[in-house]
Amino acid sequence: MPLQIVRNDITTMKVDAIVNAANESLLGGGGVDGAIHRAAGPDLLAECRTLHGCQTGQAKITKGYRLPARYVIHTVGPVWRGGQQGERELLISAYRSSLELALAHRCETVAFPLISSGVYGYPKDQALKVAVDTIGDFLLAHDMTVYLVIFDRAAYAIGEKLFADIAAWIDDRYVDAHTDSRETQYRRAMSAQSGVGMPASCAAAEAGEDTFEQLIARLNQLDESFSQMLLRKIDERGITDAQCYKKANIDRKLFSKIRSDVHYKPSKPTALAFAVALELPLEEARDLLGKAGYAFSHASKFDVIVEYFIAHRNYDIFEINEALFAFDQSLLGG
Ligand code: AR6
Repeated sequence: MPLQIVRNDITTMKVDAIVNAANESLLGGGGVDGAIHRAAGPDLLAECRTLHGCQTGQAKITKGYRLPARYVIHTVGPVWRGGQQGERELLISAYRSSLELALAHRCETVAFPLISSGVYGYPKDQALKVAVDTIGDFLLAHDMTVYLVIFDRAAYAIGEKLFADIAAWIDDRYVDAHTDSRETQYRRAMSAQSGVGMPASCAAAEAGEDTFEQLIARLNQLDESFSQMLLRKIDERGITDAQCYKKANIDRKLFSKIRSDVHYKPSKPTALAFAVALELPLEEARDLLGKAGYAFSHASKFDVIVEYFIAHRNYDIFEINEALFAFDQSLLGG
């Protein structure tokens, strides 16, 4: 998956480059900067001395020395001064400059800490949003795997205000699904068993009325598969395959697998990622999901969150993933 949010110590990441949240001197400091210098050893500081500092919003690169990462990209985020001093633009620039440097050095995997969100005081929820949006934009145009490494739990306990809406939506549906009276549950189970709401042919099959020949005939006339529906919808939307899989946060290899195997069965997060990338209305999203053998379940927080975004026609996969992450769910994408 091109963008992943992970909880980890960035100094242990085996990637082409890790990004350091440094200061303008580039001569070390506390926080993640201190941890990176400790893990990389004194040669890192020696190389940093040759760089003559770095301006806020810019980035410079060194080798990784004793780190598992090949390079360290040192960038300087803004100090938070209330939000009216161009902090957001500078933070965007710090991410972009680092990504451009990574690209210039042919890095395929890069890990970022949440720049400016520690000593520099940038509010964590806003810092996370800038990070996700900026990296997300960049990945629409470039093939790279980027990890956003979150160290402490508080850093991803995203502002309650931002997600109060989603929390309420989850409560309604999740709690509903778990507080059905026994009688309602029983009635639901019975109506499912009796085939109510199923197409007649399915009901017949359930009832065991099909002959073996009819079964063979049905197998020869399977409905449109997930892969076929996906490719058809891409064409209908007039977008390219690449636009679709990038927007879905899915890598090219997985997409070609789906493309070349008409009966490919994707995971639920993958199927939903395509529904989001195609900006399908809820009904069509249900159809596409159904093709892969899934349905939205109100007993699953993951499903309720994604359904919320689709129902509100918000198809920004990175925002959806932020929300999923905040609720400790797996993310959309490959
Ligand atoms: N791995 C991943 N993230 C980490 C780690 C780690 N090992 N350690 C801390 N973090 P900060 P800033 C998180 O303060 O706000 C330095 O002194 C941490 O929880 O490291 O950009 C520099 O020299 C926080 O969310 O960087 C500068 O003077 C995030 O990394 C100044 O701090 C960034 O916190 C830069 O401040």
